[in-house]
Amino acid sequence: MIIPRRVCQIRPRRVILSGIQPTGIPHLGNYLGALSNWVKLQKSAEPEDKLLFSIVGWHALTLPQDPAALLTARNDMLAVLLAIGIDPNRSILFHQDHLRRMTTWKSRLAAARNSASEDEVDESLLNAGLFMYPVLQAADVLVYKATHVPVGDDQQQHIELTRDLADIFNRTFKGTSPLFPLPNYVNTPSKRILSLKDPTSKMSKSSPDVQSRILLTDTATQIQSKIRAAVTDSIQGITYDPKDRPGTSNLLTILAACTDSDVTQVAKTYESQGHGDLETRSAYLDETARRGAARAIEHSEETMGLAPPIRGDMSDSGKPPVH
Ligand code: AQP
Repeated sequence: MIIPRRVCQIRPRRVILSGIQPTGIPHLGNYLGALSNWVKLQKSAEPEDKLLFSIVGWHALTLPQDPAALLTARNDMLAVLLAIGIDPNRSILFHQDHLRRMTTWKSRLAAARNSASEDEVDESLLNAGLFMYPVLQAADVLVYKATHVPVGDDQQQHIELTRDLADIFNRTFKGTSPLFPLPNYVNTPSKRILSLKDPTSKMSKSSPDVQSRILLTDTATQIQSKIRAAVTDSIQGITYDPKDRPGTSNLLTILAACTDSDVTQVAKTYESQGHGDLETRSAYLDETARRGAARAIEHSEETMGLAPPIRGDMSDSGKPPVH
């Protein structure tokens, strides 16, 4: 009899790294596309795994910012990350600028064009920083030799660039072993949540229309009203068809993500019903938000006291330092 040899597999230590710009209160897209994965990965990590989560202030400077508002947004972002369950004792939670972003350019230009008439768009506001930021992001990932990067769909292209840069570096500067691991993109089932007002573009913190996004700090009533006013279509019945029915499919994606269900199953449940039924099921979302808030308060009470005072490269006046 052949006894199968037991193969003892030791999983290599993972270095999980991701970041978020302090450009406003995070919305449901940020949460379902990326932040929920941060918390999941934190929970499932082995003791030897390293987790790093960063508030990427330098990336926010790719658009003109009011220094005082940016300072407040940085503090708010830290509070939200603690509130959703990032534990600063387990994960390294930090401001990128305390240590000394291709697709994005097009979407910024499109957003600017939607918010002003064509002649009013000041393309000079779209600066070189936007072109350069994928390189800055690659540097952030590589400096920690990250192996896993949990980000939304819009950032996948940047992780591919990071892999290419790491590979080029490793091949150019050959040592006994490659210096940089090639980082893996880690996604969620609902990797791209769309704007509630324009389901052809993604939900975004910087969109001028606040009704287009659900903030993690919105009340149940606010969430209900935003979902009810969401752009859908005039087709009878509910089907999941992201290409021809992006608004309806987006609501199904959100509902599936908030109830931890498969989107096609959720669509089946509503196939003979109308948009009103789908939108009143925001009770599910209300309940999810209520439960989330209760858990968040628990977490924030435990962890807010652990947050270090927010000081860094930016002075108390909110003005960035002059170098
Ligand atoms: N709509 C979205 N659906 C799924 N994931 C999303 N992410 C952003 N929007 C969606 C993911 O959230 C993480 C943090 O994003 P970020 O702040 O670093 O940059 P972003 O992608 O530019 O996010 P926003 O909300 O659109 O901010 P602004 O308006 O400032 O540009 C990333 O992992 C991102 O993929």
